[in-house]
This record gives sequence, structure tokens and C-alpha cells, in this order.
Amino acid sequence: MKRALVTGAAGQIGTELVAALRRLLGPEAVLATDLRLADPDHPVRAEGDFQVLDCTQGTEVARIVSEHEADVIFHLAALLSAVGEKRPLEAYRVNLGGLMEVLEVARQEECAVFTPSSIAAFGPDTPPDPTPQTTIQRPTSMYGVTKVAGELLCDYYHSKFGVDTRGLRYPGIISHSAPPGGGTTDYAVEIFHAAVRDGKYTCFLEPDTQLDMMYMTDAVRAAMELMEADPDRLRHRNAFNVTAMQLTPAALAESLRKRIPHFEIDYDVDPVRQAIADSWPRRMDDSAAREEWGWSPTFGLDEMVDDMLDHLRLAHPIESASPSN
Ligand code: NAD
Ligand code: AKB
Repeated sequence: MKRALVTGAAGQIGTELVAALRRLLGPEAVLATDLRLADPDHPVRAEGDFQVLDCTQGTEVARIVSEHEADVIFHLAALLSAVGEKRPLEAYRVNLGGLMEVLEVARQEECAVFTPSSIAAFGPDTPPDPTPQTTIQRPTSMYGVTKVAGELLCDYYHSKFGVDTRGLRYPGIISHSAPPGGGTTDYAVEIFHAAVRDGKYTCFLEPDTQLDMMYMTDAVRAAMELMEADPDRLRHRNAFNVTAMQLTPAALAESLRKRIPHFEIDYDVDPVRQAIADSWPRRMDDSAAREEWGWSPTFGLDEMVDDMLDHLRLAHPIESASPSN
């Protein structure tokens, strides 16, 4: 990796991946792009080069990749699960159409491509605990459909054209910098902001809904380590299961209450997101990632909760100054 272009860079993962790539490669070597123009003080725009780019416009993708002389594309542009159920045609067009354009440009420009898949690539027929690396994939959300098809499209571009495609099946990602983009696991980020700001949170999933999760620090490191891994060792290159912790809303609330004793949670379940969550794995088996490129998470539940609260209390000093915090 020498020069990177990131699509969907102003989103939850892009905001932190761009910063990490700029630290590794140098600010001038990383071009952040997104459909929406990031605010002037947004770090992806304030701390390096930024361009507006719609990933579904192949000619523009080709021009900007070529001008930047990118050798790797981190393709993050997508619509997430809850938004995808509201706008399924747009999710299909952006998630699969955009990926197709990016892969085609990568073939022509000889770039490597990182594409995140998701726990959403599994469905109700998949063994949920543990979910094997290779298993049944019949997802029931449009987002999930695009993630399975995306994994296959990346496999195809690698086997047919030799494009160096690589990808991870991310679980829900928890972070403090940028807000989540409209997914089913968003509750695990919202709960922290609400706890620090209001001392209470109304959760849209049932208390015992268990899902895989990961802290952003590990998610960003996983993407970069996978792209630096020895290609000869990668047998599952476009769809590695990776996980760090398994959470339920009730367990996360309990962990927060240990640090914010007055914190309260109640539940107003959204049937659409609950049905999606119920169709996803409870715990993925990530042994292939551990064996093939040395994946190992560093943040468990306690480390993640402490780090999130440290950062959010710095960002909201007045709200979090209650004596009981
Ligand atoms: P996000 O919604 O926060 O950001 C996505 C970005 O894509 C947004 O900034 C949006 O403006 C941009 N975008 C939308 N349409 C576009 C288009 N046509 N062209 C260019 N940009 C466009 O999403 P995220 O959480 O940062 O996710 C990034 C990737 O990681 C996605 O592929 C997502 O499916 C995957 N993923 C995320 C999670 C998670 O928990 N955050 C978990 C699993 C997988
Ligand atoms: C979502 O909930 O849609 C995402 C994901 C797990 O892919 N966070």
C-alpha cells in the first residue's frame, strides 16, 4: 500500500480509517471521497485531500483513481441495513452497482480493493452460534443480499481477472467519532451518547438480542492488516469472519450502569430492525482470519466501554459532570 483512495470516507468507518491511513502513508497519499461534501472542519476534509465522488459513476471513479495514482481502494460507500430496508432499490444500486464500478476501475488501473462485508451476509438458516466461516448464506434484508453478492463479485474479479480483492465480514462497529449510518447495530453507539448526555436510553432492540460487535480501533486495524497480509496465505480473501465481543442491550446497559450508576434503559422495539437482528449470527467463528493473517482483537467489553466513555466525557464535559458519573 502506497497511495490509497477511500470511498464513503465521511461515514462512521471512513472517518477513522482515513485518519489511520494518513498516519501510515502520509496525508498526501490518501484521498478521501464521498457522495456528500463533508463539512470544512470534518477531519477527512480538514486534514488532507477530499473530493466529492459518487461510486456509481464509473467514469468519475476511473478519473479520480487515475489522477490520484491510487494502488489501493478502500471501498466503504454503502447504504446500511435499516436504510436499505427503507430504500431497497437505492441500496441495490449503490451497494452492488457501486462495487461493480469500483472493481472494474481496479481491474483497469491495477489497484487492490478492500470491501467490507457484514454479519448481514448471513440469514435465519445460518447456524447462529458459532457461525462457521463457510456456511449457508440466505439473508433476508436487501443489505444482506448486496453483501453476499458483493463477496461473490469480489471473488469473481480475483479469480477471473487477478484483481487483489480482500474483505472482512464486520460485526457491528462501535465508535465515538462519527455517528453510525443507519444500521441495526446503531443502538450500541447511540446508548453511549444517550448515557453521557441524558443518563437514559430507549433501545429499539429487545434486551436479550445478542450480536457480534467490535470497537473501531480494532476494525480499522483489521482492514489495514488484511491489506498488508501475505496474499499466498489468504484462502478466504473476500469474506473473513472477524469478531471481538458478543453483546446484548441488557449486558451493555449493565456495564454502563457500573460506570454511570443512575443510567436507565427502556425498550421500544422496532419490528423491522428486530427481525433483521434475529436473522444475524450471535457469534461468528473467526478462526480462519486468525490462522490466515493473524487476526486478534485488542478491545473486549470493559476496555471498549472505558475508552468510549473517556472520549465522550471529553466531548460532553457539562452533561457528564453529574456527581454520580
Ligand atoms: P456509513 O453509512 O457511516 O458511511 C457510508 C458513507 O457512504 C456515507 O458517508 C455516505 O455518504 C456514503 N455514500 C452513500 N452513497 C454513496 C455513493 N453513491 N457514492 C459515494 N459515497 C456514498 O457506513 P459505515 O458504517 O462507515 O460502513 C462502511 C462500510 O462498512 C459499508 O460497506 C458497510 O456495509 C460496512 N459495514 C459497516 C458496519 C458498521 O457497523 N458500521 C458493519 C459491517 C459492515
Ligand atoms: C448494520 O447494522 O447495518 C451494520 C452492519 C452490522 O452491517 N452496522
